[in-house]
Amino acid sequence: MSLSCLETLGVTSLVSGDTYFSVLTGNQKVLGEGDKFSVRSPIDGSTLSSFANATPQQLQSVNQDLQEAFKALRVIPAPRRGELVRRIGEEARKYKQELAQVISLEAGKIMPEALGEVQEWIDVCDFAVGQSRMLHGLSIVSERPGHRMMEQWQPLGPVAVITAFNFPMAVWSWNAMLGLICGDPILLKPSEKAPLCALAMYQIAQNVLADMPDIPKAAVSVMIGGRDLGEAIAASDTFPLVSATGSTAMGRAVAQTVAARLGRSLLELGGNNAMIVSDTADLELALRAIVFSAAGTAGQRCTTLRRLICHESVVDGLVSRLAKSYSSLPIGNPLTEGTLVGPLIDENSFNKMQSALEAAKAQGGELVCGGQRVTQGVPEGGFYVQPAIVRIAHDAPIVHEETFAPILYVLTYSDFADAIDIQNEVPQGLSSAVFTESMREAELFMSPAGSDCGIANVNIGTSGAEIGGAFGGEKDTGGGRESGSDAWRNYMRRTTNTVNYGGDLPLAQGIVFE
Ligand code: UN1
Repeated sequence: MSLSCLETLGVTSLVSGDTYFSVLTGNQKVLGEGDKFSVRSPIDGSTLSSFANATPQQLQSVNQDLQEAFKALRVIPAPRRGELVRRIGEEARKYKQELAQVISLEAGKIMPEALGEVQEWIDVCDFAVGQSRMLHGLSIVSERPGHRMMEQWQPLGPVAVITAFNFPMAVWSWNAMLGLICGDPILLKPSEKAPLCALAMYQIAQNVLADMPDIPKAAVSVMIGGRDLGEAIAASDTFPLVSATGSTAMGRAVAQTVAARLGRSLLELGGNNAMIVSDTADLELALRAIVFSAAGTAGQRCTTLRRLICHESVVDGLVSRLAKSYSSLPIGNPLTEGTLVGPLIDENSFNKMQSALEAAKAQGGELVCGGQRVTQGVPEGGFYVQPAIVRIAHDAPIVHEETFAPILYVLTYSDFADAIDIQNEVPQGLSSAVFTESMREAELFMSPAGSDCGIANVNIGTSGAEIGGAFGGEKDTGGGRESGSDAWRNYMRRTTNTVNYGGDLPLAQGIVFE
């Protein structure tokens, strides 16, 4: 496999001997002092890179860099911080192809989806640049004569961003591009499965920072390490905000540690996303949406469609059309044009998929198709699978768990209200969709009595959200909202200012104290 993209991006300079740096703040570039590990490509299992884990002790000097950076960054006018993000977006545009290749090498994404992920980064840059001139608060009338009230949004402080392997660039960019315009230095702790993506993003940002000497370089920092580093970050007072994406178990641990010091966390955790297909649905559209949402990214998006809740009158026909469509999905090397399903991230993920399929069968499920490992026409050493479809009862315990692999559980309903109950009965609450031509069903689905998820779509799939909306979900998904809408407020603190321009000192609530 060609690693020339790393060369072009300047990532190959972030190395000492054969080991990449794990602590990078612009001011310091050093090796991790912990255990060594190597990163393998899910494409063929070949070794891509070697790192040593950054340790909790190494966090101390990084924290100093971040705190210093914050002092400088918070007083730089927000539009100037927007200029930084604008230039980062320009660099990402210039190197879009190479950045997508790094994603494909480390996360195994097919190129069209990897390019789409870089596009999310570019899009959020544009969004953040505009937002950098709109960090405005309210002007509020005062109850007291000669007084005025207002709100201001102020930079919050260094923000830690802990990300997962499956969106190694987009999720960082949602947090980092907004955090930067808000005046917050960003420390990224990427998934240990995708550290080169982090180095590529770091290098892009540092190239821009080299031409903007007024902005502290540690504004974009990276530490590559394991669980102990994640715990140290969560426990550290340096970070008023810790943004974490990954499993519910990880998020629960982070949230509890952050809450114990009364910090804030912004969580985007597990999903168990459902689509209701009504008897009125446009099945042609639904079919295409299901295949992309369920089999795209080899089932490894937080927003992947995992539960299909079909009206009993359409289920048989839809399942057989789906099975047919699944049988012709091109599975293979994600770097090869035409491939639609790349590999699972690793063997562990393959084993989890097999256990889930076993559990489904034991719980009364019927395997319609897929699930087996594909070894023909794919690179050796990767874990490629045929996406699976399983018909099963909605309340089988396995259906309520998120298995990060392409398994689509097909459930049935007869009454639309039951379909909504089924949709809502799982612990997770990220994304949901309904396919219907009935205005009443669509509106009910989006109403207070409808889907309880953060995302509720009509006649489109569960995955592939635009950056302009707030992204995230409820319940075990963690409650955070990132990316568009007013998510920028997460990265700022609000001050309420009351100003007395009169000559008297009237007290609020009419209190007389004399
Ligand atoms: C994720 O899987 O963590 O909506 C993020 C989507 C993408 C982002 C997914 N825009 O599918």
